[in-house]
Amino acid sequence: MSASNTPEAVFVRACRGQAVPYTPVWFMRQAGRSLPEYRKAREGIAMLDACRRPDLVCELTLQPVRRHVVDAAILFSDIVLPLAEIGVKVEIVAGVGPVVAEPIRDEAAVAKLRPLLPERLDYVAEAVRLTVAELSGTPLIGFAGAPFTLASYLVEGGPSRQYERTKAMMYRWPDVWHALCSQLAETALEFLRVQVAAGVSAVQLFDSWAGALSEADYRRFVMPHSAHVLRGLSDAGVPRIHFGLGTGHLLAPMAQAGADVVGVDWRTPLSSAAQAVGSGVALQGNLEPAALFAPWPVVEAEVRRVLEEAGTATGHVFNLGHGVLPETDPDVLTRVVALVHEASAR
Ligand code: 1CP
Repeated sequence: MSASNTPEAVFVRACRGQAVPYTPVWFMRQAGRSLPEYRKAREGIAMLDACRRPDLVCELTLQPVRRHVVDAAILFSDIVLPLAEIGVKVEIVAGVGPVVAEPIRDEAAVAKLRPLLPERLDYVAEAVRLTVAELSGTPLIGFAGAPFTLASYLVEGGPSRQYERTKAMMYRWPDVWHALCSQLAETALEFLRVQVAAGVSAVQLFDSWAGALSEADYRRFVMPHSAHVLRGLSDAGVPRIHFGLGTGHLLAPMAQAGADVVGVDWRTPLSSAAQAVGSGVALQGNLEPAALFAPWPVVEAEVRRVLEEAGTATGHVFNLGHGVLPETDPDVLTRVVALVHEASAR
């Protein structure tokens, strides 16, 4: 393999919009319940405890790489992990998601949050180093939750449909909202810096729930904080991916916040997304995760359609429009990887 054909080079080059021999592919939530080896390794271990064990993090991160031969690994961790290190009592409840014991609803609660000290994340740094060594060349993606998505868990106390309390705080007490988001932006930035220093090849900022906001509110209440995180890494030498669900109307500001790559869900064709983000910004996505339940010829047609729609983008990293659904047949994912490589070979 020549230097520009190593998996690291292909993935990172695509993120930077440079020429690649084929379109790289990985899947959000590629580690997880769709894999029997994951269920076995995680048995009896609480999610956040698993994230604190470097040996287990390494094993869970590698499982999908061994199985599917994807072009990138994503660190096994969670966006709420650093919250536990700044004084939040948070747990991940199976079948529910993150649950916060004492939701943050006022200025006094915001004032109690502590700064994130990097040494509190030594186990993350160790997990990254161990995993990078074991991956022998496949790039590792580090990640963090963006301020809005983290704030939604803290203010609501858990997963939410309408984000009513979160939005109420934004509108009623904008000063408290901005204080909370500034603190969360610092936390996310520190979490990412620790991962970059330990050797990740790219970072993804997950603003999964930002799509609930209008563009005007996104620009006013959220974008400055996400921009603080992304711009804080502009000299880090790694591509920055910025993803949210249902963000077809926010792709331009999400790119302007300082992203090298914008992640797009299945609702927006990549051809429209390419226009929205403008030239110079790559795209990631966007196969409908539920399409993987279809017979293979349908899956194949959908994969080819996504590749075609990405044609005008500055660069393209193939992915699903959101995470792998737990009931997905892992063999279909493996076939998708092979198909993406073959169909995009140039
Ligand atoms: O393979 C991978 O993708 C790596 C691991 C990973 C990532 C990138 C996990 C493990 N979590 C995340 C990020 C994450 N966590 C996001 C952003 C991605 C997305 O939009 O899906 C979000 C919103 C969370 C919060 C969270 N943690 C949820 C969502 C709850 C909701 O509001 O709907 C859930 C279910 C978790 C738990 C979790 N995180 C990861 C796993 C494997 C699990 C399931 C835990 C278990 O089975 O016990």
